[in-house]
Amino acid sequence: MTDRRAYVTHTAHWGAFSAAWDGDQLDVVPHPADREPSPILGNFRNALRHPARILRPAVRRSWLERGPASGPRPLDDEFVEMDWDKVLPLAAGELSRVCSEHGPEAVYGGSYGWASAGRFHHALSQVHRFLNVALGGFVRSVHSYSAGASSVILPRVMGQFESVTRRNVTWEQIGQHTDMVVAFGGMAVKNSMIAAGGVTTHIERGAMGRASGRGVAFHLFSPLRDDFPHEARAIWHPVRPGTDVAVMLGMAHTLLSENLYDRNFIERCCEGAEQLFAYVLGHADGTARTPAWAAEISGVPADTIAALARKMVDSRSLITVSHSMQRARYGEQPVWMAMALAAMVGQIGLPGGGYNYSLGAMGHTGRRINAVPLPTLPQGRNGVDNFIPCARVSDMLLSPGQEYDFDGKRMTYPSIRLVYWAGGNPFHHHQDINRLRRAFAAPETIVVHDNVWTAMARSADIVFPATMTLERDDIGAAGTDPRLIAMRAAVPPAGQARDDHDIFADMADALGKRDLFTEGRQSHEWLEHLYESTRQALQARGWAAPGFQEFWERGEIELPSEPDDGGVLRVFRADPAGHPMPTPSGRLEIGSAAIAGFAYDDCLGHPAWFAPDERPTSRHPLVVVANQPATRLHSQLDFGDYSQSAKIRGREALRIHPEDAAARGIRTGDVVKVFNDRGACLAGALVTDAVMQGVVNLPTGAWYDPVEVGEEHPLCVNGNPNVLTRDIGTSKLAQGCCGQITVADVAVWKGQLPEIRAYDPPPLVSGRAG
Ligand code: PGD
Repeated sequence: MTDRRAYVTHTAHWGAFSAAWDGDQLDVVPHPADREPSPILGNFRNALRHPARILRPAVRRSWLERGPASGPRPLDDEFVEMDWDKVLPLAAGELSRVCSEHGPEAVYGGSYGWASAGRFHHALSQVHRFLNVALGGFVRSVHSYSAGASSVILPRVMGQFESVTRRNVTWEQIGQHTDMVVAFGGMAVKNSMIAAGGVTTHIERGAMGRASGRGVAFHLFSPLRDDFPHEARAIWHPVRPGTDVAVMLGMAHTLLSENLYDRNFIERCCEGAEQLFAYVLGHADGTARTPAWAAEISGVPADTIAALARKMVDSRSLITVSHSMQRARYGEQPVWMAMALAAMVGQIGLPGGGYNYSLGAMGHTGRRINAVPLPTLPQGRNGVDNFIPCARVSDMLLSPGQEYDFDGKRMTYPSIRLVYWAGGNPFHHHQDINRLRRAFAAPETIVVHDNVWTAMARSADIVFPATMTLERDDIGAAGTDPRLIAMRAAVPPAGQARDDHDIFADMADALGKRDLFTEGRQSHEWLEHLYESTRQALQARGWAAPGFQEFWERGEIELPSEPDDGGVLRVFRADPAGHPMPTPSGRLEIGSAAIAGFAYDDCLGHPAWFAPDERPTSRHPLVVVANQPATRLHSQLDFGDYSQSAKIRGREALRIHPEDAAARGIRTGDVVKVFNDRGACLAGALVTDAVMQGVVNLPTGAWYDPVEVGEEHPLCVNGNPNVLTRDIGTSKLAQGCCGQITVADVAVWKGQLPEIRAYDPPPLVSGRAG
């Protein structure tokens, strides 16, 4: 029998668990309260001592020999492993040089990424604190790859992102009040398994099953049938990727032309509706956005569109839009139009009704939010004003000094000399990887902390080996989960890996700023210090507030939550003048004078349909949906057992409709090449009617693994779809990423099958003596 005493509590973005280490493999047991634990936990088993781990600090040989700006950074370049006491001064000296010659505005520390779930050892918080404290600031990035477009449009037209996404409609309300859910982009449980900080219970599958048992009708608009779990018994409306706005406009047309919309709600609570109504009815341009017009664009039958619109006003209905819908060109539009449609239905702010952007897109939504603050590492003050929307990183590196539009402002890309990255993998998250590689050839120096040899680590000049989450103590929590978890180390660090915090403390030391960075605390003292604010808040509310030692020994404590009261939208609905929304008019802005004033050609003053500016052609007739993977979080632990178990002949699985497969002679199990003008990758074919015809589905997260095959662009042999996607902003308004959809063709791979080397370290030589 297993010795339960060896198990320690821990958590990851994909859920809380206990773990025990036998010196080689990790046994993982989900949190006892979690009835639907994520299978992604299975990736930890073989991860801790995988050959992909970075074991020692390493410096690119060409950088070591020729210094900064030593040329392009091929991914198979040789690295020299060196001792900490040699590499730390080298890196600190380079930071000093760049800062004294060009100032901290020449350092990009946007360093986007999810990293680990701990509240203290969160790599991004650490790198931002370090750059603020040690350099006085850095060029930062704003918003996210998850919600780039919605983070900008929602506050402008509806309300603060967190308040209208998280404290709005809960699964409890759906269970009691809702009759129908119309979900654009669906609510795949692979997505709600994930919540930054990690949850101790995954509730979505059960909640959907119970709701559907009570008679709630879930309607799924998606090109993929499994964007709802089977428990929801969803009705699938296959829709051409990127055309949902047309469907919503068609529904709005039915409500207007049949006079079914809630005039009272529009007049009491909304601004600028007349502009949208004129557009829907075609008053200005003669094109009425009828259900038939929408059917032509989307492939959804006109009768279905009209019937659903009628049903929505006849029952308690909830409209949702997933993150994926706005991770595409003109991604602001579905987010905005869904709000407008829900306003016409008139149920925003009612229990279980209205509009909840991103419900089910992550484990954070649809739950009660916590009533006490979570432990949070202060990040200091950034003295540099310039920033970029995070998905514009290649543009910035390739075009210093160039002007661009963002959210009503005219911005200028800074001239970056040094990139400092910790806790993210741009070769996973960024679009058009061939362009990204050119961009990362530009800076004079790149420093990366990671625990594994990702393509980003291989693109660095100086690489610091960071511990994995299970190799250090931390505190875990998510803002909508009722437990604070003691994340106890289960495994000693691999090789010479050190905690990001300790690496930064020594870097700060070399720059004469140790005390400012550490405030005189060791890591365990930081944990106690950060815990204290939560403990005091618990005490103030009369909740059990044990001291740190007791919390640590118990492994977890309970956190209280706010009432399930519908948040700001409920109060606003009841009294729009007394409790205005934080928009310019204080109302829900179906039309926005501010956005109209920007005079952008790709985002008007009201929600609108923009025909895709990249569509299928005879050369690239298929639409690729590059969504979130089901077997890992992003690219994390792609080498893990569970992720690898779903690969086909070692490569990421590409799902293709039987008709499209037959037309190309493709069978399940074949290796196929997926290609367009930007790049190409290999994948393993899976023929299924769960994807609609004309669409292929290649999830993100397979580690980038390029080989030269005598073509213009290298071939990624592992199946990373970001070699295909377009590096362009959603619009001038939000400049979000467009990674979700692109066009390509697929063919059976007839060449020799290249070996997968993504998870091998680069060539390493020992520099111990040097
Ligand atoms: P991860 O794979 O989670 O991806 O992009 P993100 O960069 O966050 O990368 C985290 C990295 O942190 C990994 O390399 C991991 O090893 C490292 N790491 C983990 N723990 C630590 C630590 O303690 N210290 C250090 N130093 N490093 C650590 C995610 C991004 O991708 C997101 S959020 C979304 S929503 C986007 N989704 C899509 C999409 O749908 N379609 C496409 N085509 N592209 C996307 N990209 C985006």
